[in-house]
Amino acid sequence: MSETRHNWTKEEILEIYNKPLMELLYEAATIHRQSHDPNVVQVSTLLSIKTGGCSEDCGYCPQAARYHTGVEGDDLMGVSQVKAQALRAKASGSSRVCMGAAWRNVKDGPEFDQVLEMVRTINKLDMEVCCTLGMLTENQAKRLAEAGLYAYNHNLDTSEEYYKEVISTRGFEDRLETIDNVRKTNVTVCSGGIIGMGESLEDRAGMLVALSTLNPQPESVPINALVAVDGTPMEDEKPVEIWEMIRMVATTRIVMPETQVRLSAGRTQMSREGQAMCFFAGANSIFAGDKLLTTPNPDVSEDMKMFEMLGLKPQKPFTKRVQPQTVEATESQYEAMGEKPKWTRPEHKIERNEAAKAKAKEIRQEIKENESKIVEEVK
Ligand code: SAM
Ligand code: DTB
Ligand code: SF4
Repeated sequence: MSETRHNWTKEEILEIYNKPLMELLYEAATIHRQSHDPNVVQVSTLLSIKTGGCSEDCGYCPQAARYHTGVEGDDLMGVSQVKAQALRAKASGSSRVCMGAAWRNVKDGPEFDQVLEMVRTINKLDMEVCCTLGMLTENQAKRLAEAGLYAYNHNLDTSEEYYKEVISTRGFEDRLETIDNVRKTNVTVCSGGIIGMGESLEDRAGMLVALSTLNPQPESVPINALVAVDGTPMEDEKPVEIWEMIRMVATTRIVMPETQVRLSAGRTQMSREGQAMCFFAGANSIFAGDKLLTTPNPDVSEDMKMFEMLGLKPQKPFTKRVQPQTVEATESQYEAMGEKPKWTRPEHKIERNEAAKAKAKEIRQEIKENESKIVEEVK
């Protein structure tokens, strides 16, 4: 069994990432087999419970209100709709539902109470429940845990250094603090990042240093390939090559031997052969469903064909850890504290984010002018 180390250095990680591919694959696959069944892949379904209109300036994100991306904003989904979607996901082989909200951070109040009810509802369907709602206080993490949350997704996204080139409305340290708050509960941590945002190999290694030196390491690590959406500051980034994805997955597997490595956004651009190499390199989880949060993902039926072809089986829920107990809202021992924590807001200027925001403003102005012209003509 390979020991879990919490003192990886950037140099060591770069050396692994840059190994001749056959050696890298062999090493990653060997480590993978020591802790995981290589024929089992966890299937998680994403559900966007609150879409678009987000106040943040994350340079990769189509849901940031300040960019013009064509994403229609939606209010928070109802509990019954979430339940129906979860049942559909379960019927198609998913063991986990991950609910995403385009929020900077969680605010106590009726909307958070509704999310807690969604968590209770899905846990009672005997599925693992994951949420990704932005920054969280310790009390909010405890309330989610009490509702039966299995995992919380909060990505570091990139290295601490490159983070400043991607997001100006919050700091890397805020992300670490939220992860720390989740760690004060029994909820497992899901944290990873994105490649293909113009970062260097040092940044990729830096992100893996930040994740692998967490103690304990995250129970799952999503590796996303950037989905470059028109209107975002990263619209012109060229797609990552499959070799980069394979190397990133393999390196993640080697430095975090126990974690579930999730082959996340970007699968529509990958061939079956490419994905098979990622599974061989240690990926053992995917997001399923024809949509991620706002962008396309392969069809479930296509994924199931791929599983059949590769002899892969979907992982059963609660294989790695027992199902959390759900405490009903009426029995809860926690109260909303209505805290207003001081998350940072560095607000430094990121040129390409500013340019995308300015372009969005122009487009909106143009649309407005055209609309008033049409109204005039109709009159
Ligand atoms: N608002 C919450 C937050 O930022 O933590 C949760 C939702 S957010 C959309 C979750 C994650 O999706 C981000 O941290 C990022 O890693 C990933 N993501 C967003 N847009 C992406 C894109 N265009 N390509 C790849 N990954 C993306
Ligand atoms: C993660 O690491 N990737 C997922 C999930 N966690 C929430 C989100 C990917 C989003 C891709 C862009 C979109 O569909 O909006
Ligand atoms: Fe908002 Fe999350 Fe998108 Fe950033 S990644 S803009 S916080 S939804």
